[in-house]
Amino acid sequence: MGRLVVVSNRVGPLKDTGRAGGLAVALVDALTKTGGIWFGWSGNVSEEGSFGQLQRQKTKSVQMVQIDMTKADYDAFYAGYANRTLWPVLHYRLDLADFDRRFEQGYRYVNERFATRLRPLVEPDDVIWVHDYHFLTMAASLRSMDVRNPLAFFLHIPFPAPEILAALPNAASIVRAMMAYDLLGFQSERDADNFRRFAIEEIGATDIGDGKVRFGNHETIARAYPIGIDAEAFAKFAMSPDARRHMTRLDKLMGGRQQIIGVDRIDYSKGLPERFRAYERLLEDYPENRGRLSLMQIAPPSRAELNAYIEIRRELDEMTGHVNGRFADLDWTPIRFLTKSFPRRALAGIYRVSRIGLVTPLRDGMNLVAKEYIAAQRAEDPGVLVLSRFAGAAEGMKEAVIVNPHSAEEVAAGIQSAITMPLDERRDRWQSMFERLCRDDAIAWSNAIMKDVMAVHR
Ligand code: ADQ
Repeated sequence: MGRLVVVSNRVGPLKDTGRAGGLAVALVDALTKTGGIWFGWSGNVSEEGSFGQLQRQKTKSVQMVQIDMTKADYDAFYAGYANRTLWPVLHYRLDLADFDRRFEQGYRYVNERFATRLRPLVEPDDVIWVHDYHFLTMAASLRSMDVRNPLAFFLHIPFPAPEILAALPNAASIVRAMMAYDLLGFQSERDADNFRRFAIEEIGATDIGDGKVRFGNHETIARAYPIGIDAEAFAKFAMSPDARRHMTRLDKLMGGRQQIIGVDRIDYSKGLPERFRAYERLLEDYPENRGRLSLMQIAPPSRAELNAYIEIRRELDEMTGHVNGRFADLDWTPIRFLTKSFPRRALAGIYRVSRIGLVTPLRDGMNLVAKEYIAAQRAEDPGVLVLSRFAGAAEGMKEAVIVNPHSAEEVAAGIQSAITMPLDERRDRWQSMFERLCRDDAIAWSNAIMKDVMAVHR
C-alpha cells in the first residue's frame, strides 16, 4: 500500500495534546505508518473560500492540508445539510430535520469543490479514506475526475432503517453516489444491514453476499467496522498524576458517597433530558439513594448556533434546578451539571472515581465514552456501565447493564442493579469488556478497513 490520504471535515491534531479524541489518535497512527496527507476544512470562513490557498502544515511524514469555505458554503453545507438535515435524519429524528433544497445543492457543491482541490495532491498508489456524513458524495466526484485509487469511507454516526432514510428527498441519489466508494464502513451490524437493505430495495443494487453489494458493474463492501479506542493508553491516563489530582479533589467532595458520571456533547441524540428524568425516578423509586448517590453530568456545548441545541441546554438547566430544589440537602447536591471541557487525563480520573458510567443516548453511532469509562476502571474494584441499547457500543459490550433510554423506570432499575451489583459480578463483566477493548482497539479498526479496501479494489 502507498500513502494514506485521509479526508475529514476537521483535521488534526497531529500531536497528543491531551485533548485529542481516540479517532485522531488512530488516524495519526495509520498516517505515520505509511506517510500521507490529512485533508479537510480549516474551520475558517473567507471570501475566497475553497478557491483560496491550500494551508499546509507538515510534521515528518504527515502533511495536513486545509482549505477555507465561503459563508454561503458554510451555511448550506455545514450548518445546513450536514447538521440540520443529515444529522437528525441519520439519528432517526425526522421531526427535527430541515429539508431545504438549497442545503442539498450546497452540500453537493462543497463535496465537488473539495474533491477538485484534493485531486492534484493524490498520487497513483495512494489509498483515500474519507470520514463521516459530511462527504457522502465525494467518491462520486473523485471518480468523475478520473481518480482510480482505492476509496474507503467510514460513517461515524448511525445509518438509519430504510423506512426512515426514504423520507430524505433524493435519498436514492445520495446512496447511488455512495456506491462509488469501494468500501463503506459502519459502526454496527445494524447500520451496515440498513445500508445494504436500502441499496437493494431502493436503488436496485444486488446483494452478492459477504457484506458486498453490486451496483452497475462496481462492487462495494458495506460492512460493520466498530471503532475502537486506544484502551491501554486510556487506562494509563487514568493512573496519571493529572487523573490522580482530579480523583483526590472529587473524593474529598463526595465524602464517601457514590457518583454516577455522564459525559456527552450537548446534543439531542444523547438523551440528556431523558437521563435526568431517569435519575429523578431513581430517587423517587429507590429513596435509599437520596443523600448517597449523585449524578455528575459533564456536557460541553456544541453547535451552539442551532436552535435545537439552545433549547436542550435551557431544558437541562431547568431540570437540574428542579431536581436539586426537590432533593438537595445541606451537604448533598443530587445533580452537578458542568458545561465545560476537560483534558483527557482529567476525564479518565473522573471516570475512575465514578461507581457508575451512565451512557444513555437515544441513538449513537458508537459512543466512545462507554469504552473510555470501562478502560479507566480499577481492575480490583471496577464500576458498572449502564448503556443504552441504541448506542452502537451495545453490540460489542453485552456485559454492560443494557437499558432502553426512553424508559425512566428501566434506566432507574438499571442504575439500581448496578449500584447493588456484587463485586464478583462487577469484576467478571468488566474483565470481558476490557479484554475485548484492548484487542479491538483503534489500530485494529483502521487496519481492518485498510486491508479490506485494498482487497476489494484489486
Ligand atoms: P461524538 O458524538 O462526539 O462522536 P463520542 O463517541 O461519545 O460522541 O465521543 C465523544 C468524545 O469526546 C469522547 O472521546 C469524550 O471523551 C470526549 N468528550 C466529551 N465531552 C468531553 C468533555 N467535557 N471534556 C473532554 N472530552 C470530552 C461521533 C459519533 C459517535 C462515535 C464517534 C467516533 O456520534 O457515535 O462513537 O463519533 O466514531
